[in-house]
Amino acid sequence: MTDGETVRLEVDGPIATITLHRPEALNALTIPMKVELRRAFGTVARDRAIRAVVLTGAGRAFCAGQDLKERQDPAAAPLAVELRERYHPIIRAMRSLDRPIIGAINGVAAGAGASLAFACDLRIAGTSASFVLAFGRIGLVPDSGASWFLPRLVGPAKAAELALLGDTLSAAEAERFGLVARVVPDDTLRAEAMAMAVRLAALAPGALAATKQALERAWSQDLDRTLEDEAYRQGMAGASRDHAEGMAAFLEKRPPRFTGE
Ligand code: LHQ
Repeated sequence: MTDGETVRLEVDGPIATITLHRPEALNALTIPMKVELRRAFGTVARDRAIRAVVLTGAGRAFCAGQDLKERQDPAAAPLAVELRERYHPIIRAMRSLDRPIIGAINGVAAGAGASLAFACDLRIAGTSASFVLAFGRIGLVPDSGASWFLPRLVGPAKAAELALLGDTLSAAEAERFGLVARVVPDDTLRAEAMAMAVRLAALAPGALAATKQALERAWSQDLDRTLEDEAYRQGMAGASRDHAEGMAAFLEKRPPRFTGE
């Protein structure tokens, strides 16, 4: 376990749990917290034994976005600089991580906190979770990838409604729009997220990494290019030991043991 002041990283076998840890401020993001979060994803990226990641918040919120009190400092960096230097590296680290990230959304995810939730590969929500694009309420615009992720996740019409009006999306609505895989009672959220991580950790790591990449790339490509990419990736996956193991396990009617080779 790496105990940052504001971000905790626990590794349990093949599963890493990253917890945003400023519950007194609903895990609003300060500069040290963004530095620690980026570092936590870097640590995970280097540890090849980790096969799945859970991202969650301590206390009653997932993340209330940028710490607005910190922005009162007259010496605070301009917003565009803050985004380029501190937020974008986190979002890029999440999207380029070659292991799946499950967002265990335990309460409100607001502003850049919602963007963090959107940047996960899968989301499970506790009953008390909600999503709010709070940017407009303070005269700002969606950032940290929100305007890229949200239309892809819920469709353009709902994304426009949420982004322009800033309405709060409840956990139940989020499930209806497919933003979260499912909603579970708050007190079982961690266990449910861990169970999903355990399932992912048992799958072939190379195939999972390629699938994550394929799903993302396909959004900005035409069908022909995507068909070609699929053929390439399948060629690579088909040549792996894990594919041979998967086939053998199927034929021998036993669970596979994937090693990542
Ligand atoms: C907070 C915060 C917070 C500090 C709750 N900051 N303390 C912006 C600028 C720069 C660069 C890049 O990107 C961005 C993007 C953004 O993220 S903009 C959006 C920033 N976030 C917001 O505007 C959300 C602000 N918070 C809220 O609207 C409410 O707190 C929500 C709806 C999240 C929760 O409401 P409640 O459940 O009623 O809780 P609360 O408001 O009572 O908050 C509890 C405490 O947390 C309270 O502390 P206090 O000491 O006063 O009791 C809040 O001040 C603190 N807190 N969010 N973002």
